[in-house]
Amino acid sequence: MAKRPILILPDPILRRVAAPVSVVDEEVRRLAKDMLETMYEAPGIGLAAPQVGVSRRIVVCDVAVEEDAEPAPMVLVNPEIVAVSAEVAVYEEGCLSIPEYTEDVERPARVTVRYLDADGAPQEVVAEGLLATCLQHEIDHLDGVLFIDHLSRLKRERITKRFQKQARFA
Ligand code: GNR
Ligand code: NI
Repeated sequence: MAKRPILILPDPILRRVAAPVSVVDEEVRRLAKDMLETMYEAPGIGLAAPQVGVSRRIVVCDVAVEEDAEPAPMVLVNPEIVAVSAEVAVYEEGCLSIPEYTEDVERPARVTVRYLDADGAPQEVVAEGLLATCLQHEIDHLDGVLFIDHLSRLKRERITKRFQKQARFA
């Protein structure tokens, strides 16, 4: 297992549309394992492959955030949102690729997500609460979309400029 460096805004890889995985093989499983280790280390509740520089449709998450909760790692390959609720929910979101910035984001409260698990078997999950927000945030990453894209243009441009400036001086 190996932890991998997390790309930071404005890295252009974060803006690419990631390619579907054709076969869930050992290489995909090794990457997913690395992603889980990187996510737990950060720490975060989700991570998408483009955040570690791999433009492929792979997501990991674990929203078991309570202190005494058992770890509940999920690996989702080629995840797709197939249904959303009309009801919306607001969560304060953050992103490991946009460190030290959080803001409220409104999204559908419940989503149905179809994906392949780490064995390549098709699965479907009906998610609500934090898991629903997390999966939508991660699937956005696979399409080059960041949570700041759901904010006002003023807020998005302000945070983008801050990170462009930080990258120039890094
Ligand atoms: O760790 C994370 N926390 C979080 C909190 C609210 C909504 C979404 C997230 S995902 C984020 C990790 C991350 O950047 N995943 O892409
Ligand atoms: Ni993120």
